[in-house]
Amino acid sequence: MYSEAETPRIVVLISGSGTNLQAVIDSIGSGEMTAEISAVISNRPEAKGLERASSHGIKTHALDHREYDSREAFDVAMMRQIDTYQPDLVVLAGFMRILTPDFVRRYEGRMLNIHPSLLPKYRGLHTHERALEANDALHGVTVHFVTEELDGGPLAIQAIVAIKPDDNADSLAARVQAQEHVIYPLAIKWFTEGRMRLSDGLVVFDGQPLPETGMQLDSRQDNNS
Ligand code: NHR
Ligand code: GAR
Repeated sequence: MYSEAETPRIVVLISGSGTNLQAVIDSIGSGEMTAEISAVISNRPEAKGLERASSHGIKTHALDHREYDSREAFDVAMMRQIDTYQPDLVVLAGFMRILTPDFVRRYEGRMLNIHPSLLPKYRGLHTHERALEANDALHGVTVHFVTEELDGGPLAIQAIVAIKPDDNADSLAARVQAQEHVIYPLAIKWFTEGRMRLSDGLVVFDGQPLPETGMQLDSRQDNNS
């Protein structure tokens, strides 16, 4: 879909440690996918992910949401910053601010999020605690296209993780995060190659609509459970 002259451009939004950002940096670095991270933007100036980006020569911007009068004003400032890079894809990688409808519409069909649950279960925060509290046998992580509905957009990929009897939120989060670092680069690769796209609210892969769950990867063999 892209000629060699135009490497797909990605802008990554973060709030914290940036291990998913690192997985994308590594995937590009290893030649697994062809893309350029044009910039990394954080709403938290102290986010560790900004250092990861700088250390790889990636441009960074910190836009502290507390310095804006409203969500709208913050989102306008982010849009201005993002649009200077004309990205093909906006990637939310542990980005913790709910986005306004105007922001979402601007990047609809070219913005992905990774959410640590098997959506549509457990939208919102504290997903690992909620899965444990409910005594679920299975948990996991989902990459989805971002729509106005929080964690409600069409699903691209899910990785399933088994919950072990002695799991706590930290042990479970660690196994889920290992899967995040597999499926997020994969989803981004598929998008930038033009293999995966949003069409009339459905995720289409190689020309075929995916089931509601998106592509499902079952990691249960990998974590010997
Ligand atoms: N915005 C829209 N419109 N749609 C989505 O699907 C979004 C989104 C913004 C972020 C990520 C999401 C997640 O994967 C995401 C998806 C933050 C909150 C939240 O409650 C909820 C969901 C997600 C991210 N944020 C609080 C807020 O007031 C702040 C919490 C904090 O700073 O710790 O924005 O889970
Ligand atoms: C990831 O586990 C991601 O799924 C989760 O935050 C972590 C970010 O880690 N996202 C959310 O909870 C979104 N509300 P990272 O900064 O190391 O990539």
